[in-house]
Amino acid sequence: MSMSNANFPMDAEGRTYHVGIKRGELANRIITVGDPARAIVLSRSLDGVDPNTPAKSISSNLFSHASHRGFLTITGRYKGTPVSIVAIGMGVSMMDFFVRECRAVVDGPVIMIRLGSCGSLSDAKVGDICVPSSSYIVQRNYDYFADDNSSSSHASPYIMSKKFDADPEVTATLVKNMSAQLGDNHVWKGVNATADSFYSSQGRQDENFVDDNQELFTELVKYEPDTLTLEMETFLLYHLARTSTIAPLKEETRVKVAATSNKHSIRAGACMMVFAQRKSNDFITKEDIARVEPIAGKAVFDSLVEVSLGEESELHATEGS
Ligand code: R1P
Ligand code: URA
Repeated sequence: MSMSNANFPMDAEGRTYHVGIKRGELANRIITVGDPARAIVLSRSLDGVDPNTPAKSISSNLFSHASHRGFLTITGRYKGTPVSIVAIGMGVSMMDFFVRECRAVVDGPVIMIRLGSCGSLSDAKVGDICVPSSSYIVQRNYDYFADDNSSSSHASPYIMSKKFDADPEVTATLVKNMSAQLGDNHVWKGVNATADSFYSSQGRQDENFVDDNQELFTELVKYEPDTLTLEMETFLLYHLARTSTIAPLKEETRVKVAATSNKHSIRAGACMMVFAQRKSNDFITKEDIARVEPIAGKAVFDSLVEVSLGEESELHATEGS
């Protein structure tokens, strides 16, 4: 694969370097998940899927593209509206690739909703759904663990950022549609904490490493009493949506618009299925995942197509939709 433009590499066909998609292959209403198997489960809800498709396969009448870096994109229609599903793997770097590269190949406003899994710090039980209206990030303070840890930057083992908000209409629509699918008592609102590790910065105890995280849950709840969930991507989605410009703009105006306007080209929301109950130590069963994933997926698709993008300029999949 030969790429050009070191600033934003693309191949000769116009495919992005990591997600591997090009203009025309992605809708401007996107659901993003971590696990490619979840993307395939969700693709079953798209219009016109061949019912004879084997369980772990993508219906041949949908567009799909698997990239060499592990991203899987599926595009079709839901209730007649073009939508895409993009599986990105795990962590904030993968979210960064996803948001920037998808933004680059779609014209006009974009809506991105994450359907992930999480740990619950609240009373939300395994199989419940959490819809965070904002997120902060918890990062391991590497300096704290340095041999020379004498300066003030070493004071605390974990650092919490400021919060960034989801799009309020997207969040409200997700809560409404999740409640319709699962019932009010299985849907939780609050704040998400994205961590830079599944282990240390999510308060898991690991005798093979010095993590100094025994007090982390107490510190998170003290920092933000509405902390509901811990996972690994949502903060970056909200942060990038809030810093997205009504692009493309020249450098000098881009800075001003992002800082002073609440007009952004990306509207973002997220919801997570509770896989780990961190207070009771329960972990979800595979039967519960199989029950919740498709229902939660429908609620996300319903929300994706319900929210108006204002100036509509939907791109359509070139194949199969
Ligand atoms: C960790 O097991 C992964 O699960 C969660 C976390 O954010 C992390 O990516 O999300 P997904 O279920 O979307 O992968
Ligand atoms: N994903 C996470 O990041 N943490 C959990 O505890 C469960 C899923």
